[in-house]
Amino acid sequence: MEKNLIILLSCCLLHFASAQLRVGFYSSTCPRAETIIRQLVQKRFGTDRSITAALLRMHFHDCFVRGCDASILIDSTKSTSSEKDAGPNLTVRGYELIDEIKKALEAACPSTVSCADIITVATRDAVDLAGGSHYKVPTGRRDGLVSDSAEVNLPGPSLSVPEALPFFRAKGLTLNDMVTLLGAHTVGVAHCGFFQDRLSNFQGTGKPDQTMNPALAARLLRTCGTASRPLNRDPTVFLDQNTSFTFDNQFYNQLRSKKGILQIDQQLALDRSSAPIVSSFASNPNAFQQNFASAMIKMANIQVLGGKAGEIRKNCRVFNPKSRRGF
Ligand code: HEM
Ligand SMILES: *[C@@H]1O[C@H](CO)[C@@H](O)[C@H](O)[C@H]1NC(C)=O
Ligand SMILES: CC(=O)N[C@H]1CO[C@H](CO)[C@@H](O)[C@@H]1O
Repeated sequence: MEKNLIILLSCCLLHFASAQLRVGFYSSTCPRAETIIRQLVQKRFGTDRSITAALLRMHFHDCFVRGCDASILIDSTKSTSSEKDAGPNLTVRGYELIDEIKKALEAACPSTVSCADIITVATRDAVDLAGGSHYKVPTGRRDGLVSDSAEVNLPGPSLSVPEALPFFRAKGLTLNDMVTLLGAHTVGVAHCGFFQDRLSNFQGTGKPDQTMNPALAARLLRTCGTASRPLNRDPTVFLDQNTSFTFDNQFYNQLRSKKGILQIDQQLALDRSSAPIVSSFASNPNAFQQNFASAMIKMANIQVLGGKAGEIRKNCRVFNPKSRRGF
């Protein structure tokens, strides 16, 4: 009886939380919110097309740690270490664009638009600007009150498909969602340190990873150096070696030609479970764009705070003063 009640409650509370989100949440409280976000993303994109990749990665890291609650934006203090300071976040970029958008929104409608929604809407716009599809994204997320580097547990680049999948399943996402969302690697870069092991003496074989095109491996080795003798500064290479700044399905074509940079990316084309999805996206650009829009909406719904939970931060980098955080 009691157990049933708990199941009933948790079902409906969860449902309630996500039911708070709706397309056009700010249409009466801050009608220009989405326009203001779009204009600032567009301005930045005009001088820096890499902003699409920066926002996509920020959004993913935010949503996979404690849900899409802008916990990734919190700066560490002398006594606390926030999500930003966890190893995998090392190279997340774009924080200053979020600050700029927040400043403009606070001027237009103070304490109304959450930082979590800014990340979500800005990412949607940046994908569209880079050639992806435009989709309507529900808003109404609230900002979280906790950000702890110890909670960051993101999948690493050297995983197999069956090893990576549980990270997605734990967030309510499917294999299809995972293969689709990794399509975000159609834009952006990776530092050599994340794939250097593939370039020479892969897993002690004395050879490069045989699943990588040999000409590509040789070229990357010149850029990166070997794992035992890496080049000084950790250089970056494009994750999609063909159309590096365009949000298209070329990433999947690259995987089919053994030109994936990260091991997990290449594995998508090789594992029996994911290979058919890669093939279908490689041959059908519209299928990829449509699946990507739905998978992004799903990712943007992970463990969101609605109603009166959390807060609307005034500065995305710090919790509002005086809010109580359970200690
Ligand atoms: C198994 C899951 C994933 C793994 C292991 C993974 C791993 C990585 C790694 C190692 C990098 C390179 C970071 C650097 O050197 O700075 C990277 C970059 C990137 N990731 Fe992922 N990723 C995953 C899923 C995702 C998802 C779901 C998204 C978004 C929907 C995403 C978006 C990006 C983007 C856009 C970049 C380029 C960032 C830039 O250019 O600044 N990744 N990823
Ligand atoms: C690169 O992308 C273009 C544009 O989508 C495509 O037509 C071409 O076949 C691709 N080239 C390679 C080598 O994959
Ligand atoms: C941008 C940022 O805050 N990077 C941090 C990520 O984590 C590393 C390692 O813990 C820190 O040294 C960086 O400052």
